[in-house]
Amino acid sequence: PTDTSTRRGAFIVFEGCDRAGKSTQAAKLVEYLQNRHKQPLKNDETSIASNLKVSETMTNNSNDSEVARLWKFPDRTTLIGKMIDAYLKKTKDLDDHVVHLLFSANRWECMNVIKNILMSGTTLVVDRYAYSGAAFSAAKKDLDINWCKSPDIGLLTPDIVFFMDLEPEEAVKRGGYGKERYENLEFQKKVRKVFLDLKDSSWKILDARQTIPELHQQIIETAEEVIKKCESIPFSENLWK
Ligand code: NYM
Ligand code: MG
Repeated sequence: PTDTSTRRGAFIVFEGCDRAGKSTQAAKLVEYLQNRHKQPLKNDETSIASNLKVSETMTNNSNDSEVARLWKFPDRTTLIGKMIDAYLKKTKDLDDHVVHLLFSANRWECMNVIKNILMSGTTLVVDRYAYSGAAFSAAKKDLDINWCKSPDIGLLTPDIVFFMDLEPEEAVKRGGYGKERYENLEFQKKVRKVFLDLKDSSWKILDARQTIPELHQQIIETAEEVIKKCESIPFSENLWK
């Protein structure tokens, strides 16, 4: 049996266009993983108690016994993240190249923390990553896909990417887009095209038209396999190398 002290967590990424259901599924996966090793529930009270525990651990940065943790890119809390946030909310205009590099820098500035979380044995579930970076920028007219990928070369390689695939025409029916930059049908159609060209061996494409429980079931089955498999293999910093 593997020495538990050397087991690392898995690096699980969710990708897709806006309104595909990534955030919902990422949160549900984290919740599932956190509850997985708990004692079987006896009654509703224990269930409530364990749910409270979940929200406590999610906000506790230094709990190294955490089973799983949720992360999100862009991380709007950092200095770089605040510039990205202002750009997305359209209170600030930035050159396309500049904002692209900021999104990438926002990932690089988190890499050490992320590596430490994984090495402590915690599985990290990440809502968007470098694939979003390349897809949203390359969907713009003048940015070349290889140029878009280059600043993210060498980032931590995901153990799996769940690509939640939904036609933007379907996505827009889900209560419409928000007011942020990029949230319009024509642009999202271009983004989806670029995304599908970025597919690699780490991807599992999910039909995001399915119900939330149907998708969750497929995700947990694959995630369990991936978590088991990568316990014994080190993570690599080889993205797009
Ligand atoms: N986005 C996200 C990018 O353009 N580049 C990136 O590198 C990342 C991570 O930001 N429409 C875009 C995709 C989204 C927007 O993300 C904000 P979210 O998940 O809607 O908060
Ligand atoms: Mg959004």
